[in-house]
This record gives sequence, C-alpha cells and structure tokens, in this order.
Amino acid sequence: MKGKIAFEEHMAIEQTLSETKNFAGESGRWDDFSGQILDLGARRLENMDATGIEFALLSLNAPGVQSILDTAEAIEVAQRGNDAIADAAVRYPDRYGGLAALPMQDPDAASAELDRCVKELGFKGAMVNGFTQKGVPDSAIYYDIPEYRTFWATVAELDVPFYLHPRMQLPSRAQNYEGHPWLMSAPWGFAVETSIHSLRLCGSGLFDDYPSLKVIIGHLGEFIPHALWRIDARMRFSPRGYRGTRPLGEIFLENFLVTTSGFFNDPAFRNTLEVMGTDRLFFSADYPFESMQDAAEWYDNSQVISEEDRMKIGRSNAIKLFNLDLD
Ligand code: GRE
Ligand code: ZN
Repeated sequence: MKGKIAFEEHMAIEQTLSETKNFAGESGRWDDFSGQILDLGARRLENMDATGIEFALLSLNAPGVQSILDTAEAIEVAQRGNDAIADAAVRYPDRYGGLAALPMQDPDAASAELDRCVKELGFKGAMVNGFTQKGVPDSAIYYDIPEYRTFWATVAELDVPFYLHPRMQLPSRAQNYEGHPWLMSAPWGFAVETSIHSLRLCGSGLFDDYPSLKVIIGHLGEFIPHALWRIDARMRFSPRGYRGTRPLGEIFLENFLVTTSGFFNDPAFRNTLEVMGTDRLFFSADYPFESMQDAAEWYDNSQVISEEDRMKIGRSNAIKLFNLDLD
C-alpha cells in the first residue's frame, strides 16, 4: 500500500546514540545500525519510498532524555534532539514531522518544551521513553503522580497526542530478571514496563481530570488489549487504590491509541483490532529497530485486514489524529 504514515520512527543525535548500542543486535551490525538511526536523508527516504511509507513522525531514540540524571542537561539534549528533527522536517516537509522529546525531570520544563515544539516547530505531539530518572541512578518517576498534573494540563490544552514508548527497567530494580538479561528488553520487559506505566495512568484518575488526553502505545498495545477483560473482571474483587471513576477498560478504550510498531503478526493483530476497533489502531514500523520492509510486507499483504481498514489504519486515521496536511 502506498501512502502509509508511520510514527514510531526513531532518530538519534550524538549525545543519545551510545545507549542504543546494546540493542543493535550482533556486534557486526553496529556500523550499519548507527548509520541508519543517524541518517535523515537519502537512505531513510529511499527506504520509505521502497516500502510505501509516505510520511514519518520522527522521535529521539530510547531511553534518550529520560535517562539523563541532570535536569539542565536533559533540557538541553531534548532541545537539541527536537531541533534536529525540526531541521529534517524543514528540509523534507512532505516526508517528515516530529514528536517532541521532553525533559520530564522537570514537569514545567517539559511543558515549555512541548509548547515550543508544537507552536514554533510544528510538531504533532510528544514521544516520551517511559519513566524518568532524576538526580541519582536509582530513580524512576512515573507520570501518574500529582506533580505531573500541570504537565498533562498542557498536553490537553495543546491538544496533541502523547506517545509512551518503552524503556528497560533499571538493573537496581530488576531482581526478578536476574540471570536473564534477554528478558528485560524488547522480547518481554519493554511491554511489562510500558503496560504498567499505562495502567498506572488509567488508575490514577488522570483521565477523569483530563478526559480529552490521547496516549499512544506501540507494539499492538504492549499486551494490554489482550488482557483488558480480565483486568476489569478481577478488579470487581480487588480495586484497592484504584482512583478512576470508571472501569479501567472503559478509560483505556477511550483514551489510548495503539500502533503496529514492531509487531507484525496476524493472530495478535486480529485480537488487537477486535478489542480496539478500527478507529484506534495505526500503522507504524519502529525503524531502525525493525525494518520497514518487514513492517510493510506484513501490513500490505495481511489477509486479516480489509482493504478499507488498511487505508484507515495505514493512513487516514493518522491524518485525522495529527491534523496532518496531507490529502
Ligand atoms: C525501540 O526504541 O523501539 C527499541 C529499542 C531497543 C530495542 C528494540 C526496540 O530502543 O524496538
Ligand atoms: Zn520504538
């Protein structure tokens, strides 16, 4: 399918590149991988052309700004990353837009940077890589806590989506993964981390205070759509500490949106589609951690997606969600 729009598509700047090295795969792949993630020019665009991806919203790699302990440095790196994305979008306005990296170490600074990115740089939303560290390595701040309500007020006011992207649990808090480093990252732990963070947001009353908020998660919903019925079923018996005024499933289906990033599989997709519906599902690839070829080959040919849905999920839903200036 031509004309696809994708928005979990990563880039890096020199300051955020090295953290990604562990994830690049076999050691021989690093040169190739670092070339891919740094490039916003011909190579990426040719790849997009070859796979029918017309437009990509770019975002800084994970954990990126969220793992910087010093707040002033986090603010500076976020600005630098966002400026690099903005440069690419100015050079190729019909191919790239931006999702803002945010210094969540300081909620007011995060609000200010999102405001700058949306109003001055034309960004379409934010992408934040899970919890934020701050001050000391063993710190993990989740955004359901009261200190972030003013930040969420800004997101609601700017009326842009917030993409909650995975990061890995901190080694100091990962005793249950001991001896199994493979389990901590993309094969499993990313989804555990991101689903817990998403469910915390749902259970905090955030969406009662700001019902228009839109949170995007990737990887077919980080296992949540599959589990949604059971969450509500069991919470009838153990709702201790839950602060939503409505069942969690209802909140999730109203406020969360899901992409296909890195999850190119018919049975899992069919389940996600059945739970989320066609309006809340979006195509994305997760380049360069995944190949655009794998994403597009599956998406374009999957027999469990009707032609009408393929166009919606691959393109028109995203145009509507981000108010894109495309037909
Ligand atoms: C990502 O950012 O999407 C990512 C990583 C590391 C491994 C896989 C992956 O940062 O998808
Ligand atoms: Zn990603």
